[in-house]
Amino acid sequence: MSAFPQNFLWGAATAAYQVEGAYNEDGKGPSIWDIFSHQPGATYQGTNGDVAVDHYHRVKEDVELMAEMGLQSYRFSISWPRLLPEGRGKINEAGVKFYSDLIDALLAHNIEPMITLYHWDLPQALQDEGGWEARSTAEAFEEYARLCYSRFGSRVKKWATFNETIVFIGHGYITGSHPPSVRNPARAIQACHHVFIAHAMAVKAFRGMEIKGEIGFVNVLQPHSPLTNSAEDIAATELADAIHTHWLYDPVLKGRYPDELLAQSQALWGVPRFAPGDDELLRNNRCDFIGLNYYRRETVSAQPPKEKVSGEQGVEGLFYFVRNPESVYTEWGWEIWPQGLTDGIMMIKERYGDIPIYITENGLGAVDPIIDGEVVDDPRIDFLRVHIDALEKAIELGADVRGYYPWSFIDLLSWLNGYKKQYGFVYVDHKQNLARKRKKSFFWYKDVIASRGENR
Ligand code: BGP
Repeated sequence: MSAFPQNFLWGAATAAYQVEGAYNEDGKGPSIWDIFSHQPGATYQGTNGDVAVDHYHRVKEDVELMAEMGLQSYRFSISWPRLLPEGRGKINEAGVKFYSDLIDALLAHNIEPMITLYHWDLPQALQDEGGWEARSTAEAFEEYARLCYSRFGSRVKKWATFNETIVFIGHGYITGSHPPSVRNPARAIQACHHVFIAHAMAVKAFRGMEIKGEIGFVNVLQPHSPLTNSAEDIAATELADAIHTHWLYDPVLKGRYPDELLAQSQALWGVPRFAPGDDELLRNNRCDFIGLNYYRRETVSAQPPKEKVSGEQGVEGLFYFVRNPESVYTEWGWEIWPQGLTDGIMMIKERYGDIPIYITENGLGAVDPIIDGEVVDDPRIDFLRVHIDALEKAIELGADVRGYYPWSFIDLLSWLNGYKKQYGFVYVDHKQNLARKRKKSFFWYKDVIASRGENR
């Protein structure tokens, strides 16, 4: 008998910009990614989500594939500028209809929807007014969240406000590789504060409107291990935990920033600046659950790596992410470390108590082999299998994990890696009019779901 409870949800995930396409159809306004991806050199080989995998037009076929696979829950995001082309104000009813029909189609197949309100595609109109650096964006987010609750709230029970703040803030405001391409830590910290405020406002509205469901936040789960046992590496690892984990989880689970780091940041840069009432807003509007996106562990060194390898970073002068010479890495330099899923979940339980957990992403990005016309993605099956093992171990150790959503249901656009890096159970043939094809992993996961995790 596997340890997965009867009501455990076996799901899969996607995000609007990465699958939908139809970027300027039926009244949708431009998002920051529509503008950014059209700038020369911004993305891998100039790829963009103009068409993506055309899910907007093929939604019926895609939901039928989900049903055939036996999916019990589907995590997707709503494109804010598809509902509110200018970020606030005028509603685009065609956009509302698209998601409303998607939700109905899912429910007709007994697939429980899980909505992410923000998976990075901010309306450009709001960016033009300052984006997340402007507090007014948090207020617009509350308006957008209320619209979603009022139109979908009677049918959808699972809601997440934001996806991976560390990624869109870190890349948007520190490395500059995502829009709005700023490189300034102080501005990053203030923008991040407004995200936490927007989250708290949306949670408050959710409870105020008495939506019958649960609302949470999705974060990257990234365990850190020291490269050596030296005191320097251990201290560097603790700092990596504080900056990459506690800073992002504490405000939404404890309702406050970690004290020491907050004091340091305010002394150094004068941020985050709190508006009157912010403390209380954070404290009173904590999550019902936490979504964890787990891909990899990082090995931490106090010293910069001798040779620069892609995918590694850290915080200059404080700590560096380096290769672990004993470990296995994907083609994109991500360590394959299933134990990190067990350890990471237990670390969350230890710091935040018995918060319900969903694994909202987990998967292998690879170039899948095609043999005699079949997509034989055995490495993906192996990857998911060992991670399901690791998840089961965390449940056996007492963690309250309620669902598993591999990334991704279908091959889709990777933000900076184009279509080359595949994650899906369903293959999309870019040479054949975006035709869908079931991969080997599709049939494997179907059996995992049907046997409630027993066969894997
Ligand atoms: C997460 C994002 C997803 C997805 C995934 C894989 O950070 O939430 O949207 O893209 O990572 O990342 P990548 O496409 O860079 O391989």
